Amino acid sequence: MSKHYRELANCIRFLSIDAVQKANSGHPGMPMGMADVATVLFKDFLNFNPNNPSWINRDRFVLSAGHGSMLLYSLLYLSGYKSVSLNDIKNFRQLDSICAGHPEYHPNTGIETTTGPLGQGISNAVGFAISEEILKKQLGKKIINHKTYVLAGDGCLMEGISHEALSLAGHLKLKNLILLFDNNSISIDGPTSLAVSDNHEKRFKSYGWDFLKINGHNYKEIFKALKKAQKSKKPTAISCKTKIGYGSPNKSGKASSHGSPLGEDEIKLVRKKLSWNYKPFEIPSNLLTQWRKIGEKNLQKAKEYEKKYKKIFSNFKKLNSFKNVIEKAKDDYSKDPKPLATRKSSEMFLNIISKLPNLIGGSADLAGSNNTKTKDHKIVKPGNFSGNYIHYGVREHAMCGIMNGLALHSNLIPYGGTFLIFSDYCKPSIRLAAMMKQRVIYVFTHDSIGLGEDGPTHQPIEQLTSLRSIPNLNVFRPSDLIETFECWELALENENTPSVIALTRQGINPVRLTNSSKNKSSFGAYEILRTADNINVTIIATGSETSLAVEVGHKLATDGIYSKVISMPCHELFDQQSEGYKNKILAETEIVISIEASETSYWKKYTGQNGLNFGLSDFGKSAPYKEIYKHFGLNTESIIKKIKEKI
Ligand SMILES: Cc1ncc(C[n+]2csc(CCOP(=O)(O)OP(=O)(O)O)c2C)c(N)n1
Ligand SMILES: [Mg+2]
Repeated sequence: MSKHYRELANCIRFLSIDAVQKANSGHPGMPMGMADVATVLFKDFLNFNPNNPSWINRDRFVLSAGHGSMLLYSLLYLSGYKSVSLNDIKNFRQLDSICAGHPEYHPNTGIETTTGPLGQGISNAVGFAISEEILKKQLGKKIINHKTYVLAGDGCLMEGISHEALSLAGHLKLKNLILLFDNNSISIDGPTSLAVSDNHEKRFKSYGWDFLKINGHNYKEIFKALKKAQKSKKPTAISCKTKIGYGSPNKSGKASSHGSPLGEDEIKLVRKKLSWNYKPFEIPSNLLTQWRKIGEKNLQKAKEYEKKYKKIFSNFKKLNSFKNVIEKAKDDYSKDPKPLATRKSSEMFLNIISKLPNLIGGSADLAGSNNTKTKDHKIVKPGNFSGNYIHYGVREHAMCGIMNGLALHSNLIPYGGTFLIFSDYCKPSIRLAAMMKQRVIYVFTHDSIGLGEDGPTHQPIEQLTSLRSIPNLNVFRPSDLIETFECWELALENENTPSVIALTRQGINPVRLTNSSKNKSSFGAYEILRTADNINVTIIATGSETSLAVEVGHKLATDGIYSKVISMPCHELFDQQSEGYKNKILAETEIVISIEASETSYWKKYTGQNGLNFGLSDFGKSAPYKEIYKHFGLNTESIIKKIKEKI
């Protein structure tokens, strides 16, 4: 048995060694070390179908230790995925090769998620496992019933996000989640003993996981452990003691095999040691045939499945079916508009759509503050996944990584809440959602100094600027109920773009006093007030500052200074409008002014050097919010005074 497996595993080893050598960059150590475990997994356990990588009931394989990307590419090529050819492997790390430095998610390729930032893959895998449980409950276990495997190294487990994600996975009893720990005790700087002395077994067990220890080069042990994990009632970690760079006479077991080519001379020695008498990139046909057979093992099962269950999602209600209720709520509000916090408006929207079956809500222990949980929500509980709301606990980073997994798995739409200030704890996962073009919705409340007394530690200043600088992320900051509803609709409709919805804690005055069936927020910015046909000032504002801008506009008019006020709930959507539209908004007056209770640098592109930017360039203050606004000159009198000085 062993020889056979060893030869299959050596195919992975040599493709990885050769690709890294040819690219003159990359990480050979991990694929060499984990080739044996991966071979048993793919051969004997993983249910997958290279002919249809999107088979919904496939087992998911997540390479959290993304630097070992050649392991994944080798597996995909060997088992027959069309997405990765031998030529792609020869072009490892070259422009436009699917075999990028770190795995980059592409739909329908076998690359299930983008990894590389260590620990992220673990949280994605937890998201996959939660999706599996939720959909199994919704659709039945004949349709969904699969495992999620995640391969994580020492580095992934050192990262804080691993603690958050593993802890929640244990709590929820995600029994179909299996973590393969590449326990080689080496990372970049050398032995892990330089920096860590965790007792992994105690750590996992305290989370509520099963923990198995094996020699990661012993096929029987690997097989037995994977077999055992299939039946566990808890998530299972399999600690695979491996040698990084296995097979390299001079570099195995050493950090030197982690992240650089082994070198021609050493590669010759590895070939000799592992009796691999083939040229670079050559896979002998008998071994390729065997690998391809592994790729075909689920063919029949997957085919039958496709036939029977093709339309499994067709009866999921679409957002359209909620449109009338959404319009009615906006109409009702516009008949009698009252000051309201936008977080409250968001809750009202969620009240309407909480029954959308693929919408999965949650918050990082701030449900009552983020207004993310409605009366109709049912909680996802340990071992019971009939709910549609996840209490993520105080785990912002994992929440966002898990939401990426929920979005990637199939058709769930995750949204999760925290305070805007703590978007910094979410940032690495938000960035990946944007890169992977996933519809993940972040409900970030308490979006400015307007939160008041909690003070500068809780008052976001630079967060909007930083979020706006992420490509393919829509940052919405609605000004009242109607805009909040519109922004939510846009967030749900944008299938390939994640959205931040920044919402106020404090009540704010409405600015849209009549409802329109046209979604004005979809333009990113639009005129909300004009005090004369001929104007000399353009004032742009977002969120809680739009009603302030309207007040400024009216007061200026009484002094003979005429203006228009632009509500700009989304910079990114505005930037996508035609030049004509953008000029209509921005180029009418010489003086363009922005008002937003936030750091102002992102506004300069609209206001130019000649404009005025009302905002903050320092941390906030702890006080009742109206006093803070006054303190920072964000009130009608101060703003008017400065505008007059300018004109
Ligand atoms: C968040 C993050 N920090 C740092 C890195 C850089 N980095 C890549 S691999 C690595 C060491 C990983 O060690 P381990 O997981 O043990 O991998 P092995 O050396 O065993 O392959 C580091 C620090 C990264 N990719 N992501
Ligand atoms: Mg390691």
